[in-house]
Amino acid sequence: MLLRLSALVAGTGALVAAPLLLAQAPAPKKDVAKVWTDVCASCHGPTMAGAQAPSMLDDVWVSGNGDDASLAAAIKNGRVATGMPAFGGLLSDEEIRAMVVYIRETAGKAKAAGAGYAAPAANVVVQSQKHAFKLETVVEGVTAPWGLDFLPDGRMLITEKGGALRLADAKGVLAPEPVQGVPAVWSKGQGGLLDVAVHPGYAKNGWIYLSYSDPGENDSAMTVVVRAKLKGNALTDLQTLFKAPAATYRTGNVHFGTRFVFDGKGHVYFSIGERGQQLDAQDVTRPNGKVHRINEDGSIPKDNPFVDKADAIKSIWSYGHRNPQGLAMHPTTGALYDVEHGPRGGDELNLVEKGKNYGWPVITYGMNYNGTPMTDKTAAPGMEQPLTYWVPSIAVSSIGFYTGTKFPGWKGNLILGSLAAQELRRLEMTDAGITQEVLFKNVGRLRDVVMGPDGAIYIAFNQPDRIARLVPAPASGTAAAANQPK
Ligand code: HEC
Ligand SMILES: [Ca+2]
Repeated sequence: MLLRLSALVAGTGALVAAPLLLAQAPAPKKDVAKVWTDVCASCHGPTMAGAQAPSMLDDVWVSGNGDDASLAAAIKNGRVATGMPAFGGLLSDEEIRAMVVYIRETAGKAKAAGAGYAAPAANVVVQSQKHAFKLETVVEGVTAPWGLDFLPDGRMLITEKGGALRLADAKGVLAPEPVQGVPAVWSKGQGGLLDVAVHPGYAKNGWIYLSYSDPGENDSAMTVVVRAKLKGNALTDLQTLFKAPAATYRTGNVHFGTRFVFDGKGHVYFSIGERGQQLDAQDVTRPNGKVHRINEDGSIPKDNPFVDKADAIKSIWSYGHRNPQGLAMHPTTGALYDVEHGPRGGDELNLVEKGKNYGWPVITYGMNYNGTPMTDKTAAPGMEQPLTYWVPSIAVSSIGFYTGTKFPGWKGNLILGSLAAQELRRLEMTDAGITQEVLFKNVGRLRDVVMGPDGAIYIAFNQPDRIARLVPAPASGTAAAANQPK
């Protein structure tokens, strides 16, 4: 819940700081939930379930094909002949856009509440579309685990947000003492010790990569990347690979990102959230709201997109990101994907490409946390569209491509974890589009999702805190879950 509350503060604060948005709409923006109650509920019902006017929850639409533009047009121009008044005089285009988001959000929540997704207790067999599986607890005794990776001998490295790096043996038994030599982290709100990644060539070079919120002056902080080697129970040979200039650090305790991806060609990618400073995401002289790319030793690749731009942060690979906490590279095409938290509504999956602008905060499919509009713009020239987006937000946290052999039907699928919605989803991406299956729901917040060396899917859960893994189970007639594609 910390995420929601602090993001509310950041969202409204940054709106006031954005003169562009203010200039467009000098009148105070309306809370569309209140407009619904005051104006729309009398005909469509207080819960949107319909009264003398139709329901918004049943996926049956009379205007156009029921897409966002058709709904917006119905609200703006009305359908006067059939009893829907025109609201273009009462509501601005931005407010109408927020109303459409609010309708989608309410319908999405109603659908989720009514659906019978599996909430598997430990070791209960779930029959999903393609495989039966069960969820086994592997490591207990961790506190707010954030990142997870494997050493070649099967041991697990686990970051705890509070600042400790923990080691567990291949059976999941946690070493009582945290690993020594981890840098001091700024552990507040969403900040702390973040991701851990074992270099794919660890057996030869011994490098372990860590990211964390680094304390700056006057209670500011920014995401930093280091690498080190593990000797016994301590980190040695610590090297700082990415540290932005002190003047770019930001106060506030939201949106640090981050995940690591190695491309196997000598580069490492990582993401940093916009730190609650929305417009920074569009500014390449700032490190926040970006995906970065460095050489594995921290030097800047010569073919990075902004190396020749004066004042730019040279490690920037792409910009206009809000808070990307999931990053993954396709195992055969090498394409890079991120998932990022939207505001209220508008979580995104993006194909991340060199030098491109992913639009935040100029375009978004979400609205402000208080129900007021961010903007009516969901697209703009020179800005990339997400591959898909989620309204309501599910709070997308981590992604990985399934490459193991334990679940052959899932090979090449994108596995996605979420915090607020507490879901594990499986996405099939084809030329025809993206289909999604909710594999399970409601057994804790999924912070990190990692493909284990044994072909199982490992998940770092918060609340309750633990590491668990998804393993195949013989299909059984019992406890079949009504999992539905979305
Ligand atoms: C006086 C009653 C009334 C009020 C007030 C009203 N609506 Fe409607 N609305 C209707 C009726 C009736 C329809 C169905 C029109 C049709 O069948 O062509 C409708 C249709 C719609 C549609 C199109 C639905 C579809 O199936 O395509 C949307 C969207 C909508 N209303 C939103 C709103 C919003 C938002 C408000 C408040 C700002 C609102 N309505 C207020 C009566 C009302
Ligand atoms: Ca975007």
